[in-house]
Amino acid sequence: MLSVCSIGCGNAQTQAPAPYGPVPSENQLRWQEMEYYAFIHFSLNTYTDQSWGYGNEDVNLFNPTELDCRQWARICKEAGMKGIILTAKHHCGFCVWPSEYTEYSVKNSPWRDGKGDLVREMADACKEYGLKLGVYLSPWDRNHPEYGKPEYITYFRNQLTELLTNYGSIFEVWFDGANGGTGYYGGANENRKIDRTTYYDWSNTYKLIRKLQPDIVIWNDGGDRADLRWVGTEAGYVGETNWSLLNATGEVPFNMLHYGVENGDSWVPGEVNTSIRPEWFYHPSEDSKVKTLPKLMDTYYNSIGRNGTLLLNFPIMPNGLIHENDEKAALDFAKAVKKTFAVNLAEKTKAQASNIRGNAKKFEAAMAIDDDKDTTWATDDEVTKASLTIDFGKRTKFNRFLAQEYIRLGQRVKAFTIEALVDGNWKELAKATTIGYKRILRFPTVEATQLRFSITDSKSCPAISNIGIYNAPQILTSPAIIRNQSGEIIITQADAESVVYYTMDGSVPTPDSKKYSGPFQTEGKVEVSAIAYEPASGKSSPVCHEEFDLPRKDWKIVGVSDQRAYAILDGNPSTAWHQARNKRMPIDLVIDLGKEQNLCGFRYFPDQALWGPGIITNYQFYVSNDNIEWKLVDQGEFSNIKNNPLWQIKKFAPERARYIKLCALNNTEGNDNTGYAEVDVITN
Ligand code: FUL
Repeated sequence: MLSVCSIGCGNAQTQAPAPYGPVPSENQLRWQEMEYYAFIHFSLNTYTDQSWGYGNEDVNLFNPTELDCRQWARICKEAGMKGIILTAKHHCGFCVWPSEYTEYSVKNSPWRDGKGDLVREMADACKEYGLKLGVYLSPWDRNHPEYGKPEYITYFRNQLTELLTNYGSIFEVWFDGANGGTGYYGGANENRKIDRTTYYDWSNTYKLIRKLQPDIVIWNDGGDRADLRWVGTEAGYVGETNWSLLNATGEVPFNMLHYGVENGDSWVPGEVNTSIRPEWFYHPSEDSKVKTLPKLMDTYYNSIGRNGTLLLNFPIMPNGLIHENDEKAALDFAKAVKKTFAVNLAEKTKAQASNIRGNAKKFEAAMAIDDDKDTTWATDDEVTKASLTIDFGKRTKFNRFLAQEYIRLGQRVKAFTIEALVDGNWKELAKATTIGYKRILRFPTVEATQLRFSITDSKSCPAISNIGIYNAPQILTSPAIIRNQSGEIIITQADAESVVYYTMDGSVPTPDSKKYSGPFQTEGKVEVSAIAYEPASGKSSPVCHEEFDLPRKDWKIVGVSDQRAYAILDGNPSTAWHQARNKRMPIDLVIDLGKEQNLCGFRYFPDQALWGPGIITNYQFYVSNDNIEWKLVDQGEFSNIKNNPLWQIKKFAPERARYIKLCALNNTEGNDNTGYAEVDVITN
């Protein structure tokens, strides 16, 4: 460790720079260095195909006959993860350990004849595989009769005490921010609102936690500030600018969660949580929606590569195992990361710096490429702009740049650039802002003899502990497939050099399949699978597979004169339409399907915009044959749609009808803003 004393005390410029601003605690440092760990979502929801249980689901449903925590731990270990956070209790209140304080737990389930303890089995498996254990305990409990009253806080703390006392060392505790709302609540079946800033009395709960587990880090996205912060989205990325700072008090709106607060007074780094599939719990319909390698690589660069950690979720199947598709995706991802960062081209090169702190050997440029995270290249106190040049000694190809600040001294760098010396001329490759614990930049492959890393703005003299330069193998991204309102299939590839091949019979496309040469017309229900193929390398992307129900050519949006409303039917997930501002909830969207159809469900895709997306949370769905007499066929909530704005798929008993009506009852913003990116029907 680089400390004032290990470096010697004499000339001020040969001492390590003084810390600047807030610095991480030892617990936060240990956590940051874990970089990558798993989430496991498993509860009664697994058996009901839900995202959020209501709290009245039957405990007898919980019977994972093949459950094997060792399978989960093996996969996580092989995937390069350092720990596992288990959902000990999700919002439905069901406990996967036999809590002494409730009957709503595994002890009353058929699993292991009521003798099972999933937290124990997880703890044992983690121990065996050398992984750390974390627990997710939902503050919101839709089962508990006292939720909303002070008594529930005692219950919650009793449960925390069980979890933090009986299962050995816990590295992280996770308090979900979804709080209050409708639920079973012991049979009350009502809506309970709580004040999230006061109800949980977090400061006393934190004291209890730290007493029971002094080495723990606390994740909390609401209430009192804890050790770690949410990054404002569950889609797997944090802001390119990412300060590990927040203010200790005050509200934390999206931009603070996503980018941190440059001059914040507390060290609260971001953890990027996302699922390996669209949703957190297991849904069989998502077996083909497991994230592809390019998607997971993007997630890696946008989390660990942006000064965050990555908490990647595995949903457990009803039998108690991780699905083979998820396992394969996680292991392929690990292999690709390993391959990308196997050879650091900066090692064994010559590094020179424009300024070296006190001209001392211990702060020279070579300290950033010596593979020792505790030695740094640092500049004199007054120097906040400085560059470090790497000379490869020969033409070298590369496309990734990695830098790490010595964060024990705080996060300092505000802006930097990367340039390459190509045929005697400096060429800018990338411009970026913050670094923090780790920053990785991607740029097209360049062949150069030198690389220049220039810090163009820093809060204080920079202290860089590590630099890496890599030549990552190319990974082709899957094409995107949409069907527009007139029934045309449009396939778009991410990179211009690749060619798209597709099939329409469910088979896996190859370069011998049909070549895509532009939009083509389709009728009826169709499925399309496509790959991007790069002739030069002979490489293919993962397959993109989409299924489309009825063509929407003859559909009309009723009672709306604004033609932009047809964004709802254009098949394009990135265009959206919002209802007129003067409308008040409940707000209807009526669509004429042109003729009677055999309906058995509908799909809603919310506006993906970051601000004011008008996402519907509670709905009613009606059908009609004349646009006068309506029949209510489904109603309910779009659970977790705020944090994870995915396609919402709702099924109902078959009905023949020509008109549909989606009635919005509430939105995530608590106002009347109502938006839609897409609305579709499911037919049988
Ligand atoms: C969200 C929850 O509501 C989801 O169900 C999931 O547990 C995710 C990790 O956090 O806010």
